[in-house]
Amino acid sequence: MTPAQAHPTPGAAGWSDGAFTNPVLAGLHPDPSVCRVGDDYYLACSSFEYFPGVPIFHSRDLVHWEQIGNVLDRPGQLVLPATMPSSAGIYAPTLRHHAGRFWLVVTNCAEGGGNLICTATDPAGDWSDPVRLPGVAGIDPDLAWDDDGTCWCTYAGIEQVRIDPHTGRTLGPPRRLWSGAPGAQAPEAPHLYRIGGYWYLLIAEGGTERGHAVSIARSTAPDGPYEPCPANPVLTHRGTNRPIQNTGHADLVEAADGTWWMVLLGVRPGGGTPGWHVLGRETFLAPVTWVDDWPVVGAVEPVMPAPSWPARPVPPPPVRDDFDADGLHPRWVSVRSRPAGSWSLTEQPGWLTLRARGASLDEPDVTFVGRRQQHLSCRVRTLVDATGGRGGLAVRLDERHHYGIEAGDGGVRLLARIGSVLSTVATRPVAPGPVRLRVDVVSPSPGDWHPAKEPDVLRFGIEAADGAYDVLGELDGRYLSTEVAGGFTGRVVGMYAGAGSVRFDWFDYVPGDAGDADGPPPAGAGPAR
Ligand code: 6LW
Repeated sequence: MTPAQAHPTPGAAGWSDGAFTNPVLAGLHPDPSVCRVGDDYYLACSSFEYFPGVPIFHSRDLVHWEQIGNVLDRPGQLVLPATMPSSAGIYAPTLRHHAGRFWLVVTNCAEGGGNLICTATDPAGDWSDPVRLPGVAGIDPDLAWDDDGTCWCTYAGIEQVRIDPHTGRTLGPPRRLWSGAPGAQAPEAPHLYRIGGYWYLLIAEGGTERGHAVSIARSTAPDGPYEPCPANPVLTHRGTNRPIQNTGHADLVEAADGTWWMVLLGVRPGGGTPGWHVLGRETFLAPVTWVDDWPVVGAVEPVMPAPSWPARPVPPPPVRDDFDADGLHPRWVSVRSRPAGSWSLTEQPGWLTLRARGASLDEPDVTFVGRRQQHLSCRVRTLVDATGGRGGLAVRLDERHHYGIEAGDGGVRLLARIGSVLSTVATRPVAPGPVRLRVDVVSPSPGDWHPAKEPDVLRFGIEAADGAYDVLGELDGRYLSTEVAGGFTGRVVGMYAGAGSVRFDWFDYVPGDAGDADGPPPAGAGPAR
């Protein structure tokens, strides 16, 4: 049996029969940066307008990742003002372990932000307050240390400056190191490594869309001069019909057994032409070999040969949150901020209470608690009591692209915002009290293709206690894709309050659905109450 036959379920991260499935971190997890300490790997990603910022993951096999926290999880560490557009905010961290500490350097693209460094001894947190780098004038910062303790900060351009990472001061003027291939746009995402006798400068170029690529250069000194690899780009999927596109923005890691691996971002476009990706840019894994002291990376596929060490799976994320814990799991994110007073797990114990600020999902300060959509198909439900206001279940791309089914004022409404058009798709009167709202995201079967075919459909409705599903409307998923909305993010699905206070008893997210490659939801995954 070939690996492809053994793994007919791309998207469901896993590992068996000598192969693993990509992506290893599905959904909105771009710009991955990875480091290893002993047998443990840690990985961080961009988070844009979402709070808390910079999700951080742990793995013992590079394939199975568990979120252990967020680097920027205190309001004092991260200010994302309401004036900040979606897809601004937190971009492209670099995560390194040096001198007994974890170091994370990242750009906050919000006004008044800039580049910052946080440190921690335990990557699960607490992370320090940020140290600002006012002299580093570019996105995508990287940190690398020389043997004599010199710290090099290299950033998009590609430029480099020596810094004191403890104070954030620059030590000398910035210098241009390399611009990638002549004429290629956006040399960015640099990472600098000392490997054997060389310093290697890994970059992304060509833009983060279909032209995205990874290139590399080397030098005997960290500040150059750099010699480009004759085989550049060492990775690109541009112009191919591979299922994974936009491959780029990579980081390298040496495993404990001496093998080398690359984490990178990519997308999985669906539907007809031009192909719409709806989950954002995701994190993929690929093996790296070395030939003549240059790295060689093959194509990045949904199914890849597994590492030679044993799989170390992590507990699958729970399907359901009953809001019985003292706090919210780190996977829950809010839009720009989550101020005290806008949410509570104690006001009605066992329920998440959300109190409205912005009046709707169109507002930058909407009270929203959601999680990344991580599967091409999934079923999401929540039990909402909107007696004290108005709110419900939303699938969000940004303020101008979202679908929501909301309860309140004696009814349930399905609302669709696509650009400047807001439409009430359907309404139903409902009896006062809790109501179960549901959305099924359904991706078409592979044979069901035509040039303008949508990437998926979203079916919103009300679920009765016996499971009967009253569908209010079925909406085309392309309008909640990056190709339509623009920007750097992907879908987030969650709960929101548009008026007053709205309570949520539970929320469940079941990967897959009838007809989906991810398989049907497990039996008994439905709520008992
Ligand atoms: C990030 C840049 C990029 O700063 O997209 O794909 C930007 N690469 O390196 C935002 O994620």
